[in-house]
Amino acid sequence: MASNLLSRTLSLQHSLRLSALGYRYVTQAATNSVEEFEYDGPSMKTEVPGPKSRELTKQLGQIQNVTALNFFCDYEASRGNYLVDADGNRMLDVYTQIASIPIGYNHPALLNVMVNRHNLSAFVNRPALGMLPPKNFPEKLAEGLLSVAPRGMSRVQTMACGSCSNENAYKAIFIWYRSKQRGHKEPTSEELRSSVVNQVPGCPDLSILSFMGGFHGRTLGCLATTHTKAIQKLDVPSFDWPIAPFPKLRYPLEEFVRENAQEEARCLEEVEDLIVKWGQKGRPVAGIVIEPIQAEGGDNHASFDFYRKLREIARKHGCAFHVDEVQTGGGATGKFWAHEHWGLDDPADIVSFSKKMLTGGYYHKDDLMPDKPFRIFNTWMGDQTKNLFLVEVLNVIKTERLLEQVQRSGHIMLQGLYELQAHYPHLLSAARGLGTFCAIDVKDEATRNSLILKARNKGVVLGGCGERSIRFRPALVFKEHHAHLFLNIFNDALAEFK
Ligand code: PSZ
Repeated sequence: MASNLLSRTLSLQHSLRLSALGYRYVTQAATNSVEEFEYDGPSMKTEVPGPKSRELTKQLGQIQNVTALNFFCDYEASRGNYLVDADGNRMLDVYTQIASIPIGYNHPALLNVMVNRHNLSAFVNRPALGMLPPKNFPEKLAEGLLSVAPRGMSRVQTMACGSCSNENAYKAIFIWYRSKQRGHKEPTSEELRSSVVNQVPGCPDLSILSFMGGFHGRTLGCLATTHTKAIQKLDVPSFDWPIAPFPKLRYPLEEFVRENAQEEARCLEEVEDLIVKWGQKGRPVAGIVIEPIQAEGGDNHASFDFYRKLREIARKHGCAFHVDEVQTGGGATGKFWAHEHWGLDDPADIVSFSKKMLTGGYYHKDDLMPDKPFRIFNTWMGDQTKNLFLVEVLNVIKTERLLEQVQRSGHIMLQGLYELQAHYPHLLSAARGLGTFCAIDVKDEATRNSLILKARNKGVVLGGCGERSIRFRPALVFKEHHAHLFLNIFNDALAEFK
């Protein structure tokens, strides 16, 4: 093991040795020792979007708004880390459908779920899981979601998507908070009556504290806690809920410990002030919601200590602590849940997920279980077929030791990004990351956007976040040679900027 690591480190150093002229990565050949079901590398036939994608965009444009659309894909031809588009361009996917492909495209383990005839009825008949679940439902939850439950959590509620998960998690928090307030007694008839017409006391004045730069979804409740871009919020009525500053840290974190700690202390102080103020104004904070790394908002990190202290503050003020792992969860940070890095004494109260977990949902502590039917409810309550896939995904993560893979690939990614920012200081700064969950800042928004397009035409799919960051969100099957390949191509794209 140790010698394995050593040889990897040596090969990393070798691959990052830079030629004096023109600075191009000299990486070892992308050797693929394991028999792979994926392609050897990118293969570009047209610029992206190519003529077929453009024609299809025109067609779809007659039906839908297509202004956010990048290009059309050929999912049948896509494999592993490679996404193939409608024009036959094959690209290394370092964005994976906004961080939501756990083990690559068309993984054989997942295709097998589809061809297993015992699964046919699960795909054909979609049940209302809250009322008429299939008989293997508890077993599949135990094999899948519960087998990776964060510490301290033995309850899980499935939902359809990330927003839906957070929206219902907030409701569970409010229900829990009110139940505590009324001493776990039955609600009064006045509460019941007033709730139907959106009035107090049935619809109480409560709030969720969120952070500037946080993203928790776009449904109405979630949107009140999302503070990234105006375009996501404009024209939509919202709640007057407290918004705390998220620490603005300097990277690499380990080099700026003292000043970062000061900034974090300032933000934590503000959190406590807001909780007190909102309590005084009659709209108490029932819960605090936070991402382990603010993703949409620009891949903003905070120290593990910051999160431990925030958890303490939540407990001190009787607020639920809700960790939104929709984007960070499922292994990309090198631990299955990003908040496992923190070393919390007391686990979170709620951990929501979606994306790489395939199904949405949230884990919660026992006392956040609603006391009555139909308080947390909708028609589907998730999708049982996603549980079938998830069991296989978890199996692959375990047998292929993908969390260790993520740590190795992530190390190469981050070291490579440090090297690149040292060579292009006028273009790049603030390389940061945990596992393969990495990002880097580009000098301005326009350059960032054009860099992403250039990289795409060279065969790498990337995504932006925040004002001027690029985020890297490969699948868990992204190996060392993929990281080298990515760094090479990214460097080629960078070299085209004066
Ligand atoms: O533009 C968008 O709507 C995007 S781009 C990336 C996301 C959404 N991420 C979704 C997300 C998330 O990253 C976190 C931390 N929490 C909640 C959500 C919402 O999940 P969905 O999109 O499944 O509703």
